[in-house]
Amino acid sequence: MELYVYDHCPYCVRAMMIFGLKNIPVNKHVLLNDDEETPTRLVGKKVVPILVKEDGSVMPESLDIVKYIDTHYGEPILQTTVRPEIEALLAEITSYSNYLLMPRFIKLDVAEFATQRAIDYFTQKKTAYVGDFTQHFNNTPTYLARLTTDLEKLSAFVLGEASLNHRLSLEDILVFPVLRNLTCVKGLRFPTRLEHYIKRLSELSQVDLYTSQAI
Ligand SMILES: N[C@@H](CCC(=O)N[C@@H](CS)C(=O)NCC(=O)O)C(=O)O
Repeated sequence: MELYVYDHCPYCVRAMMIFGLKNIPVNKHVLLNDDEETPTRLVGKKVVPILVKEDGSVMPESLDIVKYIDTHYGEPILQTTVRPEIEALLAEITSYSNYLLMPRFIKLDVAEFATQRAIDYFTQKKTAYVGDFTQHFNNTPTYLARLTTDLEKLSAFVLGEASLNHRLSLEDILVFPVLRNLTCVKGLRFPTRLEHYIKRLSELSQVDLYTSQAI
């Protein structure tokens, strides 16, 4: 199978996680961010993740990919319950996390931003959507204060070692990608429980953190 992704894309991380957690081999292709041709040829629009299945058919939509892999390859490992409190906290965090993340993504050593053209493409497209990157970067302390409070709240919901609930569930597929991306923010301190969770799930899902290149 072939999986087309951007490394920084939280939806792509969802898909990468299920392959890593179940140890299912997949050829991962990280597209340049300005490559419109490849995804459009595969699914008719510029979007990732895209899975090309063993029979050659294509599947976009991260949660469809997660569900397909979990139910078609070995015993399912994910419970499907998502606590409404988790959903609400995640919605709150993602309402501003892009202000911290987008200005940093373009500075990371990730394959989708290997060229200046790809960086410029992303910057132009996303600035129109979230506002000026430099201004957001300079507002880091304000966003961090808000995030610290929200992460404390989230940490109180962690019940397992490498799972938010007692067992791996869809909650982890939704929450881990957001937390993993936030490891690129220098100066962010995760509550201890949450930090263990992120590290352990990174190992199990074989998705690297950005901690060593935090900005
Ligand atoms: N609902 C889709 C959303 C996927 C999505 O929004 N992907 C973004 C990357 S994070 C994308 O491809 N955006 C187009 C672009 O960056 O030009 C899913 O869950 O897979």
